[in-house]
Amino acid sequence: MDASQRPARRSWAEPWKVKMVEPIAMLTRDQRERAIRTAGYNTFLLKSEEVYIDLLTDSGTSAMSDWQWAGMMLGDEAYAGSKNFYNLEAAIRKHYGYKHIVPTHQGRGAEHLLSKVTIKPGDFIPGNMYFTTTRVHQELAGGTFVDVIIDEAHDPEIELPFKGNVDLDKFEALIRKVGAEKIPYITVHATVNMAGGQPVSMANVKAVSDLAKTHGIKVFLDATRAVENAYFIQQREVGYSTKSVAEILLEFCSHSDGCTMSGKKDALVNIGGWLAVNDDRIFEDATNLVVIYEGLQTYGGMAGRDMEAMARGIVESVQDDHIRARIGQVEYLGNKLIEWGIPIVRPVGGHAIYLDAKKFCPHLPQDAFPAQTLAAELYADSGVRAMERGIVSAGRNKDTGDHYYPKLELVRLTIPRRVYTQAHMDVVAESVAAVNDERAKIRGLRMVYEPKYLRFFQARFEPN
Ligand code: PM9
Repeated sequence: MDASQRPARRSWAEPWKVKMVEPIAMLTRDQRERAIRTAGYNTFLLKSEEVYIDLLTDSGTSAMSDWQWAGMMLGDEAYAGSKNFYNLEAAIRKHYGYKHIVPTHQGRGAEHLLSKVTIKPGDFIPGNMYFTTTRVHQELAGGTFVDVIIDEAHDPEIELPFKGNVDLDKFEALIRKVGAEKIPYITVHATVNMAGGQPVSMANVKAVSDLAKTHGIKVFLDATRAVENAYFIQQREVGYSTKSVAEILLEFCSHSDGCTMSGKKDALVNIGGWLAVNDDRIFEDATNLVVIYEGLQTYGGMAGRDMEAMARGIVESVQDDHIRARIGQVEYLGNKLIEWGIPIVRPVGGHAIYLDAKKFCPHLPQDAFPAQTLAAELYADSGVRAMERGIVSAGRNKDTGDHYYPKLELVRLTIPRRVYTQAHMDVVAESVAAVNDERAKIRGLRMVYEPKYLRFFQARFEPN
């Protein structure tokens, strides 16, 4: 083959090599069918040993580096004032730029504190699409979530570079309708998990911040995947192609008053989170509450070694070569499925591929739980574990008790960081294609057990 026949583009590979492996094995088809039946057709209820390739979530499932593991040995497990907390605080201040840090056991701990400290009964909290744990804490504090994401985010097929953007008109209309005094803050998720991992542009977060400021409303980021968001800005937004992901992240956060963070995603650790705020009063109130719900203000439910691993994970997470390979792997899987005509949310987002279950199974009504069914079928086909992100995740309206019927009925194939190879992605793609070939036979499910909160974690189903 001469040079002219080779692809012009040079390949890239992950900026790491494997030092330790964890064996995995595939059960037989019979065993998998039994396992998913026993799990009530809910992939959350499978045992991990029953799973071959685990794409349930990218939360707490990353592989840590040797530098992070070395940091684990430097855990200072003092009850108060652990040196690892100060390392974590320094890493967050340097890379996210906020003044005060309150450590928490994971992201929902931070959401709980923020909601309790800032929301009064009767308040409204706008946000660019709901997230399950975020909304439940807002509701438990007496607030009502209002979706102010752009309309296009609810359509799996529309291709926009920043499909996670806040619709400023919707935000302004809410301010006019309920009054700014009833809106303690707006949540900006970056990227937007429930929309398919779609990013928010720098221009948009700045405009949100400007509008919020004129009304005395605070802006809180959900910074769980803000590094991935920063990468998309570098790739897609005019004026950012020569800036590093670290510089972009810092600028992005500068348009907010603080953030909640699940360190289990971008920050490359198995457990941990934090609330960051610039406001001294919110910090004081949250510091007061953290000792009730999480732990002392210098550990918040984390061991010293976990804080050290997260401090180091943050440093690694903002490296351009890391994030390029991380999102590159997601794109690899997405592009393969697009090539094969499989319906997925477009464009491919940051942390996952989302199968469009309404397109996959147009013969199923939404209350036959098409995405839940598809996730169970995928597991039965190959032992690949995915997660429902549709009507089950959306839950019920807290006032009427009816199911929410979200426009997006999705199965999320979530890619853990630094864990699986390109060959695993090929196996996943082939299994999705095999299930797609047989989709006309899929019959749907009925829910036979429904917990009150965050039902997707524990609900049980039976086949129709
Ligand atoms: N996300 C996920 O798999 C964990 C389980 S599903 C609730 O995507 C955002 C954008 C998240 C998130 C968790 C949390 C909560 C907040 N915001 O799981 O409590 O994606 O650390 O974080 C999951 P924790």
